[in-house]
Amino acid sequence: KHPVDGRVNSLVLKHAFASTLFLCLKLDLVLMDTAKGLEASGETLEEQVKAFFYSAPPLHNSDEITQKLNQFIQRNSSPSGRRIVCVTSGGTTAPLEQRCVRYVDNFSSGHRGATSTEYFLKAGYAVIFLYRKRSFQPFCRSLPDDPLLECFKPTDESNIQVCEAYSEAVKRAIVDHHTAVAGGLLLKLPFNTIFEYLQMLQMIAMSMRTLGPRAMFYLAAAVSDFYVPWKDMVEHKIQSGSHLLDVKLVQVPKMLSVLRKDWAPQAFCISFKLETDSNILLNKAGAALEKYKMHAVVANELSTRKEQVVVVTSDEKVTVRCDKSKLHNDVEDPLIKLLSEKHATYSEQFR
Ligand code: PAZ
Repeated sequence: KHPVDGRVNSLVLKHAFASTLFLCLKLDLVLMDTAKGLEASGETLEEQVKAFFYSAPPLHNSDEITQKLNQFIQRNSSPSGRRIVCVTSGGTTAPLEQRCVRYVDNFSSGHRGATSTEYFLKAGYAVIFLYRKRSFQPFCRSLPDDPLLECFKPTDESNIQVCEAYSEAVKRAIVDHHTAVAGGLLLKLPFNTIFEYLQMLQMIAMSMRTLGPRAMFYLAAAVSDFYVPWKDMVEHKIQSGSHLLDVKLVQVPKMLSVLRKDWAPQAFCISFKLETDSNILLNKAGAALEKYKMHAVVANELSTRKEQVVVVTSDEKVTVRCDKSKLHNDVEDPLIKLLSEKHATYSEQFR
């Protein structure tokens, strides 16, 4: 019996626009019977997780990823014994077709993950940056949207040079990025879909197991809650013609619990909670802390996420704000300092 059978988590997606090349369809999502459906399926989390990975299209480059991970972890394990953090960044997509033209996306520019990566490196961590393709990248935040075309200009037919206005920013970005990557302190792994993201997160977690409490997970990516299992997905582009698009999505198993319990049980785990209604934010963060046994949940509200966050742990709620008196006033600066201290205290217990 396929694990998805019997679930009635049905999302009715209504076309509001005709399709364009990518999913620029405006979709109205109507969620029906979600909780009931999952309970009625009678599956354990373990079965749901198995079903998810069973149905996922295998990564085409998993050997290469494993090799990169092993090298990276070995290099940072001894003799330096560095702490290693896996930073996840950007939103995952849930494809609607196997030869994907359309997908449901999750909001995240990748700014949080990219900025945090820079501060983790400053704090002495080695960073595995698991990021959505074409989202914000570490060290590139001061560059314009289209750096290649805006930062450079031709001098003659065969030569180009950096425009004066960007020369410092370009130099800094290239030097800092090169130092981190060539120095073996930054490993960047891209994903697009929820299938790629979760398979890669599992591979990373399994290879970081040997690090015990020196490992940290900083899960800032916005991860799909619903997906279409691969075997239920149509192969070709869904044709327009009807004004109603009926697609069944099922809930993505709650992998945070699995990460904590099975994949990397000694790692220090931080997840994020995003809400648009500040009245429910802290309760939701508290609930996630308990449910997934996280060491901390960073609560942020959409409109103020770049100015302030609240770090929720079992014994306190600490508001972290950016320091507006500083030139680089990123909220990630004090946030990473705080989390790095908490991680150090946590690791001490294992000595
Ligand atoms: O990527 P970004 O800087 O635009 O936004 C960051 C964020 C809001 C996606 C992140 O801080 C976050 O809350 N991630 C988890 C989202 C969630 O609750 O699924």
